[in-house]
Amino acid sequence: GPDAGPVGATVVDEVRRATAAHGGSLTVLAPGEVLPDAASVRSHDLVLLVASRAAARDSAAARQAPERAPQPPHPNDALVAVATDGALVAADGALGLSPDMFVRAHADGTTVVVGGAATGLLYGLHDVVRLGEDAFGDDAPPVRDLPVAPVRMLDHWDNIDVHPVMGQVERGYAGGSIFYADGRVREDLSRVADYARLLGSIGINAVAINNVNVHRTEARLLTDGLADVARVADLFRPHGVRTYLSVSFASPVVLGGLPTSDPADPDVQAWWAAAADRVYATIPDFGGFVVKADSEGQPGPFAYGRDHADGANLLARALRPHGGTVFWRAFVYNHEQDWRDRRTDRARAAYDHFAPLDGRFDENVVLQVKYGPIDFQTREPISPVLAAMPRTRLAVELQVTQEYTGHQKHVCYLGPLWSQVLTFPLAEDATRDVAALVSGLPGRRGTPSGDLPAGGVTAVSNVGDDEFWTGHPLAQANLYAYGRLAWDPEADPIGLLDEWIGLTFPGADPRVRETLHTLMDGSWLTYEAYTAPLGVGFMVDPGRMHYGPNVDGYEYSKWGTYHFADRDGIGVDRTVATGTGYAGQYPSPWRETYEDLATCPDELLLFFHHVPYTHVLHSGTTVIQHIYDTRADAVDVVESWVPAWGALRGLVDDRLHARVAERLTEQVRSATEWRDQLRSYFFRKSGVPDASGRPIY
Ligand code: BDP
Repeated sequence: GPDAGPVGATVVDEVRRATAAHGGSLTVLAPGEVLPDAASVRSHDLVLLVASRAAARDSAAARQAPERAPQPPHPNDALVAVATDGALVAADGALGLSPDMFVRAHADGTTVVVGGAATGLLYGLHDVVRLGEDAFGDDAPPVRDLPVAPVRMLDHWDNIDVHPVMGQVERGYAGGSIFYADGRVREDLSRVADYARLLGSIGINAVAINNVNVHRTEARLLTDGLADVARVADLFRPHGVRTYLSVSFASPVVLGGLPTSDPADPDVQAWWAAAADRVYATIPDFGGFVVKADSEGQPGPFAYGRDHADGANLLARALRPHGGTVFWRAFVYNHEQDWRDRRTDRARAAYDHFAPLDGRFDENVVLQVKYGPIDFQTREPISPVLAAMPRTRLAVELQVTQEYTGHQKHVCYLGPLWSQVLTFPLAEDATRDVAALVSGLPGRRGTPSGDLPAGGVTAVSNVGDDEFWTGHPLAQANLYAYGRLAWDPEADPIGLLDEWIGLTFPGADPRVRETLHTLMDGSWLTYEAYTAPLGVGFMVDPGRMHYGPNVDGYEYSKWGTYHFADRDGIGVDRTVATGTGYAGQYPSPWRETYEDLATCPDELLLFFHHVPYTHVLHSGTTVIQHIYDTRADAVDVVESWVPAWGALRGLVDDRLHARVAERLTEQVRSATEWRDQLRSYFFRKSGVPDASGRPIY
């Protein structure tokens, strides 16, 4: 309708594009107009869009292959899309739609999609595209769908300047930034426009466009760079995506020339208020700020004897009049700690800092919590902070960029990891999983109750200016699965992978789908099996920026990530009884489960316990034999992927085939290095031979 705004215009564009590709027709009805042969549709004061069935079925394919021959529209098969203001009245009563929600129903050859607002309609339309023919089957059941998380965000760790060691994108493995080039926001932002459309199609509705480690050049985006940020926001807006900036807590000093950034100082408060006013004068729907404070060298409130509620609320009060939100990160720990003092266990830090602050954060603060207590490892227990702050809006933070999972050189499909995180029943009463805790829903799904605080799901993006967007073409599946799981954490991650395969390789030979499942379904577990064992974490090479093995790489440094391997055993004692006490930060039953060797799951054993190499796992094998076997078996698996992928030559795009083949060669090399280093290291430490008789180098 007239109020549908830029997202409404996108919906019209999307449908027009699809219909045009198939010779179909598009009718846009003004409020009050009635579609002659769709008398059954009640229009209210709405926009109705009509497209052909074939158009919707094939529009995903059309994006890939616009030259495909147009197909005639199927008679009497229409797609009717309706954007409402949430107050649509159906024959059986009010639908009560929230803005991002949509309803889809099929009757008499017509599929009807009703969105709670233009964004809901956009999501409903993309859903029809994903479903293709299935959305039009006579047996298609009516669907009412809504995202579980109100905010579904991607954080870009992009810098304007190119860092001599990190490159332009911190922990980015897909080339330079799509936003910045030559020391400023790019002149040509067409890549960002495509990215915005991609994100809208998977339900992402928030993007922070600069690194959480805010260097001086990027800090200026908040002031001198605003006009450029507005250009980016203009491209995201039509796809329902709001733009955020990472800001430095020291901005009043660095940008404003004030002598302090103390939250209690009235000049500091006034500086932030004025900064926010300027932002909203330029970008009226600006999302807000993302803040990394007092962490790994970033400035923060501790310097002034203030706590993190003081710090977050300072920024929140500046944003408040404009409807903005602060995403304040809980990734706060002392990276120069003394590892001999067990009370400084890095795993404890976020809880120790933040749990006591529950209830002190303003309404427009969301606390952004990494899914595990350490740092995006391949396997970690779920952060206990997520269960400890019922009066705080929480967001869980995932890492789509493969910093610790193979730098987008290794196939590592992370959907199964995120699915486990989001559906983990963390709360004491076991009725609330992580998705429920961050979305404010009393159970897993339902209608937001309004009285429980809601945050969302966030993740570090894996996209760069690489030809395939993500370096490894198969890493695109991670971006896709992230968006879809943030929408619906209960979705089957392998089903989502299957969806991605279908949309990415439309009409491909069935062997493509089969082979991709062979390579990708279990690839996270395969990666885990040749890298750090049983939840102990790290063992990555600091010199190669967390790529490849270096068992003792961090063992004697102050970063707080240790495995404590000696001649007798390995693992970190984090029990209450004899260790760092970290296990005590969990609600029951997890506290007891992790505390007790008898109930601690194998995959997290070395995160919670220091055990002898001869300790027998629940799986029946000893710790040392598990290390030997799984590393060797995993390399066999990766080796088998090379010929499997090779057989697809000619069945997928040649360049894509070559890129994946090249990356697989590197994965085999790297996995072999992991296998050999770990098997040798633990043989020499323990002196226990490999019972399988396989050689140790
Ligand atoms: C670590 C990364 C570092 C990030 C940090 C963070 O190594 O580059 O700055 O996370 O989340 O994993 O702030």
